Amino acid sequence: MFRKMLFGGLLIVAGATAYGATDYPAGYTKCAKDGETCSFTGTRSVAYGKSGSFVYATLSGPITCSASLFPSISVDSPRYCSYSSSGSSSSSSSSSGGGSGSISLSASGGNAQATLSWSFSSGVTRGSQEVYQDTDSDPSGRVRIASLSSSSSSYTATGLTNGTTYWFWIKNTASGVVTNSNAASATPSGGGSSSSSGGGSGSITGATCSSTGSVSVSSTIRVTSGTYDGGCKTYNPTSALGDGSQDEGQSPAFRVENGATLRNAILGNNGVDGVHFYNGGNLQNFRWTNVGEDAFTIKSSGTVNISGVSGVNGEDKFGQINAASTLNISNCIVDNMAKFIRQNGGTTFKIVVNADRCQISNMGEGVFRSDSSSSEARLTNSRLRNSGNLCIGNWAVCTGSGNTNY
Ligand code: ADA
Ligand code: CA
Ligand code: CA
Repeated sequence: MFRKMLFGGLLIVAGATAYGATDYPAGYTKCAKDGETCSFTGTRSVAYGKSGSFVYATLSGPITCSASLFPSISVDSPRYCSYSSSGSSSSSSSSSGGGSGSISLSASGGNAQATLSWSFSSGVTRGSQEVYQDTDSDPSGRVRIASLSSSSSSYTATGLTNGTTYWFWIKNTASGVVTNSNAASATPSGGGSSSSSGGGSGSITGATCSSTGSVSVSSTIRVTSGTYDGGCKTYNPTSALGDGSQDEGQSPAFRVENGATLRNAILGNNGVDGVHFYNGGNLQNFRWTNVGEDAFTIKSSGTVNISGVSGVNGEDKFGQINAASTLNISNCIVDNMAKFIRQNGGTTFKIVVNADRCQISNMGEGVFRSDSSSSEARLTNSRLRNSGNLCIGNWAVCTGSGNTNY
């Protein structure tokens, strides 16, 4: 009995040391360890770490103490959160101490999307900005959906489910100082689902950018992670990439890899070899002014999601698929070329193409062409005019439903 009591007493002493003064900086008030709620009011510098090693962020309380709110730190878990006295940037000895200031984020729901806008108070230096999304207000488990330049103040999150509430954060990092915004929520809701309606013209917009300026492209722009937002600029390839003719071997203007996203851009009059995808990727709100050798090519396996695109005046095909892959393409307007989607001639791997809400007109040959008896293509809720044959060559599945001629 006596031994047990003594042992218990020692454990308490050890516990007090682990959560002792070295787990929070001088002047900071300890509030939580990982996963716990740290309650404070207003916007403060919050320290995160243990045993004398800390990183800092400027946060609005209350928060859940979580690594996702801070710069990375390489000390063992659990780490501890502590906060400074309200408002001021005062003391905080460490050069990476959070300054004062805050980011005010608001979000509003649209149809399958949410529009975010934010502003910085005077105490925050604009740096790299990241947009995070989650389906609850707890930042742990949130997912980064975009990396933006320091001048950004708005973003549209797309591909959301109507009726589901989403939470968003902006994380600004300048010279190692992180400032997180408040969590802002939005619930997207749909303006009339199309179901059987056959793609009424209102539901097909194609690309929506008006050009905000131009950029010369003399080597392929690689988008290897996160989101590349073209800001609705027109990207003009130089002759270093090709001339937009039917010559093979031209370079693409953009190369999207490993699930990254390219959005809000216009490819200028020299269409070269368009956009190449490696290992899956996303393309949103993109216009081809004058399709070159082709508009896009799936170069290696993965899932490619393309939405809100317009392309005109190609010689041959719009989309070229050179590897076993899935293509989901929706809300597109494609006019005046030979075919909409082409699986590389003579290949027998399986591709799956789901095309929805596309307006396809003036195809010299047709919509889908493949030589593979294992491939599948579906066209739904679309508008067709002078679009040739829906299915050319071999397919395991090639169907259309809910499509109209206009
Ligand atoms: C043509 C050509 C292929 C390939 C393809 C493409 O189909 O025959 O070899 O270059 O174009 O990817 O554009
Ligand atoms: Ca080609
Ligand atoms: Ca090509």
